[in-house]
Amino acid sequence: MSSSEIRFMLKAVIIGDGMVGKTSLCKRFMKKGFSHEYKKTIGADYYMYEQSTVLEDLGMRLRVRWILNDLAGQFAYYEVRPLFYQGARAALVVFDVSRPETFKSLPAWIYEFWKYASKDGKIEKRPLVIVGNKSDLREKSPSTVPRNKAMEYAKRISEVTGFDVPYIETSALLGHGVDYAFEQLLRIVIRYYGLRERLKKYIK
Ligand code: G3D
Ligand code: MG
Repeated sequence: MSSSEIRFMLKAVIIGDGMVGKTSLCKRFMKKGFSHEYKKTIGADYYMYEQSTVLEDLGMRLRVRWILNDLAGQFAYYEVRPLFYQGARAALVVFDVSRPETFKSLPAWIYEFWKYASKDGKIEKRPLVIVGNKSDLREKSPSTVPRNKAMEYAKRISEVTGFDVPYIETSALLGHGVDYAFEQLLRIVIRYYGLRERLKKYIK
């Protein structure tokens, strides 16, 4: 394991229907370190967060500067949405396990991300993690999205893209699974963009 940290910037978007817990997930994730809400515009919140992390199995010690774009509002702000996605390397695509209609919206969100994140507007299947948030409501809600169903959907997307698309359940309220979801996002970015190979000279 190298003793020096590799510095690395990662821009990601947090998308999904209104009220699924996007902002809560970001806030929960950023709670433990230095975080700075650096810009607020109509339609989106942008956060910057620096995190030191060790991926033991990859032999990487990282200092990650997260740039998180958190979409605000429901289906308004169509004009700003392409800008919101521009340059994002990955996405957390969030639904609320206690509201099945938010699960049905996932394909539209994923399509929008793939369409607008690339420079030339061509569909580019960039990496993503699917997040079923509000897992704490599973017992209390009458009609939740079954875990199997969400896992099957993630598997189908994996087949379409040819890369692994993780499905992770979280509770931003209780803090369950949140760090894990962001770590998976980091891992798929490293894998998808071949960063370990590119950074090899810094890894001992
Ligand atoms: P959004 O950014 O996707 O629109 P928010 O969603 O993060 O603003 O969260 C919407 C509401 O869901 C908030 O309720 C928030 O407290 C709640 N919420 C977020 N995550 C969880 C969770 O994991 N479990 C539960 N039970 N609630 C959650 P309020 O009432 O504060 O507006
Ligand atoms: Mg929000």
